[in-house]
Amino acid sequence: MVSGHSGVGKSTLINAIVPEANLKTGDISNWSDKGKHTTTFAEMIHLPFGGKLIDTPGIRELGIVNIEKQELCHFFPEMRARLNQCKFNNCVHINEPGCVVIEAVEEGLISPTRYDSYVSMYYNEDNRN
Ligand SMILES: Nc1nc2c(ncn2[C@@H]2O[C@H](COP(=O)(O)OP(=O)(O)O)[C@@H](O)[C@H]2O)c(=O)[nH]1
Ligand SMILES: [Mg+2]
Ligand SMILES: [Zn+2]
Repeated sequence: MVSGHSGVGKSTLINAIVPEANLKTGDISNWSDKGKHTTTFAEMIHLPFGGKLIDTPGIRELGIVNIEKQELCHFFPEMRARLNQCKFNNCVHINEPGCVVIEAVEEGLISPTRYDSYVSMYYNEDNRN
């Protein structure tokens, strides 16, 4: 399996080994053309000399592309467990009053690094480049 940051040359490398794979490359320059909901998935290539290779999209593509901001918190179990206790039922746990997720972070019940990851994923969605 080939994994790593988007644009480092994974697909190009596999194409060099197996030209028939004909994988799409050039993620960096084409990034802005990609719709937010473009399905990006891992692809398995059968090597003509035996074995298999799996090309994977970058972490950000893989993890966030089909997640709506509103549902991102559902992927954090420690947040999901508290969601229905927030004051607003459409709370996104960023700066709302009465947010039990933010309270749990302040009380040390949710790890600040996990919450930071949540916030950066929340904002990265519109910032990718
Ligand atoms: N200069 C240079 N460019 C490369 C190299 N490998 C890939 N690229 C370019 O980097 C861009 C991203 O490559 P790609 O294979 O799509 O990366 P992936 O996102 O890791 O699959 C493409 O425009 C490639 O042509 C390399 O070894 N040298
Ligand atoms: Mg690729
Ligand atoms: Zn909340």
